[in-house]
Amino acid sequence: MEVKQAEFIISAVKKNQYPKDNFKEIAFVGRSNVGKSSLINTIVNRRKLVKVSSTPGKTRLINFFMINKKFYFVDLPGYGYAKISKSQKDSWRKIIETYLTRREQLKAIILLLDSRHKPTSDDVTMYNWIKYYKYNVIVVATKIDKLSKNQLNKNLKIIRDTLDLDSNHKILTFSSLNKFGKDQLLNEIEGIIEDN
Ligand SMILES: Nc1nc2c(ncn2[C@@H]2O[C@H](COP(=O)(O)OP(=O)(O)OP(=O)(O)O)[C@@H](O)[C@H]2O)c(=O)[nH]1
Ligand SMILES: [Mg+2]
Repeated sequence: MEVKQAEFIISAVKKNQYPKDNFKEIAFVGRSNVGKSSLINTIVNRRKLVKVSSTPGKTRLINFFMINKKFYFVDLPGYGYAKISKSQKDSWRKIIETYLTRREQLKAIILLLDSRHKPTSDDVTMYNWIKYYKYNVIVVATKIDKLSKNQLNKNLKIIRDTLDLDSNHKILTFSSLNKFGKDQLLNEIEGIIEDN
């Protein structure tokens, strides 16, 4: 699949602000700073469709992007950013949970994990939550340009063990810096859109 068109549609917090047409949705989740917005920009061939910043916790809303006039990419606020108040954290959790709970048109969740680090307890909670709701999940290890091949393989094993992934469950690898993994991820997304 190639992304020929990508357009920002709306930022939402509450359910009644989500798009009301019934296009399929693919959501991106992961902890703050893992590279969600950069990944989306990379796979849609746009440098600035989604705001990227060196300040973690930038994305505070649910952002909907229409892709090829056919389906939505949904960029969710990152979790696990330490330097925010408890009430802020609670409000973010609510925003994410409201969206992820029984969202009929949501066909897959792309869970991003930083390839350099062992998944956090928030990552594990998120993965288990996705499985509990029986969503399709694509696990993507980000920022692989920062690791040697050797280190990457070691870390992929740690990720696999920490999430307790099935042995047949792939972990895709990705770099927004050099676009590694872009085609494979788009193919996975296309397969899910077509099958669901
Ligand atoms: N080296 C490298 N840096 C990356 C990569 N992807 C993202 N970054 C950097 O990591 C930082 C965070 O990237 P974002 O894409 O904003 O992360 P995010 O997950 O959207 O963060 P929040 O919106 O806060 O949840 C930025 O400084 C990016 O330039 C990558 O593949 N390689
Ligand atoms: Mg972001």
